[in-house]
Amino acid sequence: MSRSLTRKLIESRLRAGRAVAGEEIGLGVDQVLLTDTNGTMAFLQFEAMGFPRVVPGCVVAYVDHNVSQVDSRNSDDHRYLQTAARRYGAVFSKPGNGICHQVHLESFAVPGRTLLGTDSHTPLCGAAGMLAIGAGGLDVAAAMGGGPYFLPMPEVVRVWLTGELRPWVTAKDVILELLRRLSVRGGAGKIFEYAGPGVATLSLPQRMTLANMGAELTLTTSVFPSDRVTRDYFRRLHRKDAWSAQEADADAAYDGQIELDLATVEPLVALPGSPDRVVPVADVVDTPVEQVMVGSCTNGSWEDMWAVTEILRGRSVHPSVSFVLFPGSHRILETMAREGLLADLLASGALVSEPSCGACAGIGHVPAAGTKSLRAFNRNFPGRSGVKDDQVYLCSSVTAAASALTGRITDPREVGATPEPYLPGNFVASTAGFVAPDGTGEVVRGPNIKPVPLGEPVAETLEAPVLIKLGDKVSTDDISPAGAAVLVFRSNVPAIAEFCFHHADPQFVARARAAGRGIVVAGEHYGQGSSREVAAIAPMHLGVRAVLAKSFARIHRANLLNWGVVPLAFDDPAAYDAIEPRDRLVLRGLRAALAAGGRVTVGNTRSGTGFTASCALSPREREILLAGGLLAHTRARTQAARG
Ligand code: MIC
Ligand code: SF4
Repeated sequence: MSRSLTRKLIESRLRAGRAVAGEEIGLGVDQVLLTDTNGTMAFLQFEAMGFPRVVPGCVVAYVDHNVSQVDSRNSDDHRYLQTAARRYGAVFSKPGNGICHQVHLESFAVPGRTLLGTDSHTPLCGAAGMLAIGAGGLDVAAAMGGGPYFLPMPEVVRVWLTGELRPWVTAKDVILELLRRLSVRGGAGKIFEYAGPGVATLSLPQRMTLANMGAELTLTTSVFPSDRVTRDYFRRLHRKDAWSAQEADADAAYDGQIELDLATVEPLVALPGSPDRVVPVADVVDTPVEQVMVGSCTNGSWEDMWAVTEILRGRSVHPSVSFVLFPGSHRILETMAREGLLADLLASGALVSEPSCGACAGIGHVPAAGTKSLRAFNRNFPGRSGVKDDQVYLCSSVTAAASALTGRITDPREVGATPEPYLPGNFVASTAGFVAPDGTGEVVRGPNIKPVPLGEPVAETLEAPVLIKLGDKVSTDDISPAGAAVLVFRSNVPAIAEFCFHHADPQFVARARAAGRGIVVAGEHYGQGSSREVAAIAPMHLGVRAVLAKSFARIHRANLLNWGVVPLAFDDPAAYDAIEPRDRLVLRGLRAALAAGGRVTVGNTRSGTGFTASCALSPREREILLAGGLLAHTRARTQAARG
């Protein structure tokens, strides 16, 4: 049978299940990437599971989020990560070496292989013909121990690209166009495989932008063929030997198709609040902006930095604008220095930051209250920039640069001739930012490293209050906010739990503590956005035992299961309307119902009415959930084996 590239990649690593859409599959993992925000916890979990050494051939631990180490607790985490990496067999990427996704593509990506990462934007490496997926820490810890990664087999949708981008239109506008058409839920349960004559016209960094920001569509991942364009980039990276051709069969079958003529795309902007509130730049032109930024794992490429420099050269950033650039990697920054970009950028008044996530995760450059920020980043969920009621617009790097000059959102087509792309002959740079493991040394646990918590087995009956009733599209940023003050506690669950639902309801934590047990109620697409596992662990720590929602985002649902919190979907979404905050719900026979198939009857003690909700589980998920999550399950099995 003729196969899509995605199916070839999946079938080549299939360790459990059948590759039939919707059925659970287990995939062999060739490579793992860890970040400083989630990797510390993943390594603690890896240790708690008792693994002696990482099994996949390539495991890399990156310090890329909390790079400025504004607090010694960040440095505590980093020291733990570095010493654990050394001992257990992972490469360590130092602070300043770059954002994990960009660096991983440059230094470790191998077309045809699988990659699992503790970060939702891990799909970036799909740009180079890899199957790259983001997951929660426990799933990654299990994969580091040699286990497969389990997920529902996605539908494979072909994105058929024709035409060519017009001047001043970028890959960022293409992904914003897809978000405009499909919304942040449009990719749930799907993999996008890019194909068609338009693909060959896209550079590798443009493909990276598309694959990366597919996370905002909630895609499981995105896959590009590995072709001549990929080979040329690998040659410039001096990694020609790692390259191989990867492509779909000519008459491969797909579960669906989307068509897009690249020539019809225009510069777009996402309005504050959500990456899918997309409008043509013309709709927001002249909106005053006080802050403009280019970077993140979506727009930190050489190509972005080059285009911005071309626009700024010989001109000045507007006096009322703070303009910050975050190169995606040390390699890009070093190349910018060699190729003379830095002098021009600095002369124009731009601030060139160290290669890091930085402001994208709310770390530094927090906008002033009431001001507008225009960002060539990927997410603008409310409050993510670090200030309540923020107004963050998303755009391409060229729209950002054009606007930095005027102090208003500006259509880049007004700037003049489009910057000619230029690629340096090579991207060879220092490798001093990497530390290879040698299997020795002591793992250092500073005072900020707290023990990994354990979930509780699901109770026979759950009777608990509704602690909070939320609307649609609640992101993990809403559940456990980004920002330096919070991220510092990623290895300290009791401390980070204090920030749970901080922006939505500052009383949530006190209420949860007083209740002892609780239920969260939400609308569609609960837990969208990041892979941050703490958005499941912190509520669990505060007593949340079930989440009732109209639907769940994939990674967050898996995280809830991994921590013994029951993700229940309303059978009739109308039942959501009948629940009031503080209602007391009774899930009688919950455990037995989950064991029997997953349909649970929920009674409301205030109204005296009832409704049903379901938790569709694979046999593996059922065992894990009932045991109280993956760690509790592993522990119970180990104890049983010891007798
Ligand atoms: C994000 O962009 O939201 C993050 C910060 O990179 C997260 C990871 C985290 O919360 O640690 C993600 O995308 O998964
Ligand atoms: Fe870092 Fe932002 Fe990318 Fe998350 S989205 S990995 S915070 S750059």
